Amino acid sequence: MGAITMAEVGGVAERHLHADVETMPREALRALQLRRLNATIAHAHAQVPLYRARLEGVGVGAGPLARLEDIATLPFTVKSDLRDHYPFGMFACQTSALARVHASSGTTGKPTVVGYTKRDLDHWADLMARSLYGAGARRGDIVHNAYGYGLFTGGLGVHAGAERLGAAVVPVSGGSTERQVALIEDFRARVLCATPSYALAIAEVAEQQGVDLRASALDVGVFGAEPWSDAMRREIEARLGVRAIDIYGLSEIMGPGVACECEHQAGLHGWEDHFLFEVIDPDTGAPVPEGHAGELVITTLTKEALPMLRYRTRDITTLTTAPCDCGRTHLRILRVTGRNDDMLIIRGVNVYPSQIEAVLIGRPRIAPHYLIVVERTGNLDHVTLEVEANVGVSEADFVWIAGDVAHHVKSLVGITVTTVIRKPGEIPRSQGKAVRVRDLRQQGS
Ligand code: DLL
Repeated sequence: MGAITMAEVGGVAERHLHADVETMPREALRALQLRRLNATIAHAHAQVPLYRARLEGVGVGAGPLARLEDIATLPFTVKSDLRDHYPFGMFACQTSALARVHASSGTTGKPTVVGYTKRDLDHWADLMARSLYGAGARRGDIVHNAYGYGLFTGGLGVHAGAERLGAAVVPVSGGSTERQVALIEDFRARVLCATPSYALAIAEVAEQQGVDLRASALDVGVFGAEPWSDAMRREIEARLGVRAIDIYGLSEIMGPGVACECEHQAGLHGWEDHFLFEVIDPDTGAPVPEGHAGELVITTLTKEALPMLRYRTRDITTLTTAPCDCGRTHLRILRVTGRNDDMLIIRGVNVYPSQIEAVLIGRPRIAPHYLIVVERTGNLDHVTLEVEANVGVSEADFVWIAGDVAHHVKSLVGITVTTVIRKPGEIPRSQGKAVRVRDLRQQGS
C-alpha cells in the first residue's frame, strides 16, 4: 500500500486525500481484496468458534479462496448472530486488545455490541477522513458535528475522521437546537454533519429565529444514518445553502464512512480496500448482477476485533462499477432506498417510506415532516399519512390538501393512503435518526 499523503488546503499535489488507493486500477484493487479476504477468513477461523464451525461446515476451513467470486460459497452472518453471542462472543480478540466498544440499541432485547482494536480505530479514522475529504471538507475547516456522541457510532466516528483530516471539530452532538444555530453562525462552521432529518430541524429553528444559515459560512453537509430522498436533499440544500452529501455506514461493519458520496453526488463510493460489497436477492440469497437492486451484503477485509463475513445489512440498494467523473475507481452504492424490514406491502405493492417522502417533500403548503402509521386489517396493510401544513396555511384548506397528497401518492407510488393534515410543529422533530413509521401491526391493532 502506498503511503498516505495529506492534502494541503488548496494544494494541487494530491487531488484526493488517499489518491493512490482511491484511484487504484480495479484489477489491482480486486487482487488486494482477495489477499485481504483470505487473511480475514483465516483470522475468523482461528479466533471465532462460530465462524470456524460455519467455515468447516461448507468445506472452506481456514481458506484460502482462489477467486473473489468464491465468497458466494460462504454462509451469511446476520444481526441475530451478534445478539445470540452477546456481548463479545463474535469478537476475534481478547477484551484486553480492545480499544473501544460501541452498541446500537435495538427496539427489542439486547443491544448489538461491536468492538475495535487500536488499529481498527485507526482505519476507521482514515476512512472517515477520506469520506469527508471526498465530500468537500478540508484541513483547516470548522466541522460542526451534530451526530449523537455515545454508544452510537455517528458522533465519535465523524469526530475522529474530522480530526484526522486536520479540521477542527465542534463536538456538539444532537439536541439544544437553538444553541446549535448560534454555534454554527458564531464559529463559522463550513461543514455540518448530522442526520438529514436533524439538519432540517436545525434549518427550521434557524428560520424561526430569523437567522439565515444560507448566508453563513456553511458550505458542505455530510448527512446519513437514515434513508433520505433526493427531494429531501434539494430541500436541505435550498434551506441551508450547502452541498448535501450522502454518507453510509453501520455499526456492525464499522460505523459511518463505509461509503460516502464525492462532490459529484452520484452514488456513494464504497471503500473497497477495506470492504467487499455484494448485492443478493433477499429471498433466495443468490447474487444479483450489477445494476440490479437487492440486499447489500458486506464483508470486512481489515477488521481485527470484529471481522464480518458476508454480513446481511438488510439495506436495499444497487451497485455500479461504472467510472465516476471524480476519477475514483471504487464502486458506487446507489442511494439506500430503505431497509428490507421497513418495506410495506400495501395491497400487493412493495413500498419504502422514502418513496412516500419523495412525493411529499416540496409539495406546496406542506412542511417536510411526516409520519407513516401502518395498521393491519385482516391480511392487508393500511397506511395513514400524517403530514404537516406549512406555517400560515389556513385550516380551511386542510381537507383539499389531504386530498391532493393522497392523489399524488396514489398516482406516483401506486398505493391508497388516508391523509391527515397536522398543524405546524405537531409532528415530533428528530435529534438523530427520525422515526418515520409508526407500526401498529405487531400490537395487533
Ligand atoms: O447509522 C452509522 C452512521 C452514522 C452512518 C452517521 C452515517 C452517518 P447504525 O446505527 O448501526 O449506524 O445504523 C445503520 O442505518 O444499516 C441503514 O439502514 C441506515 N443508514 C445509515 N446510513 C444511511 C444512508 C449508523 N446514508 C443503518 N442512507 C444502516 C440510508 C442509512 N440508510
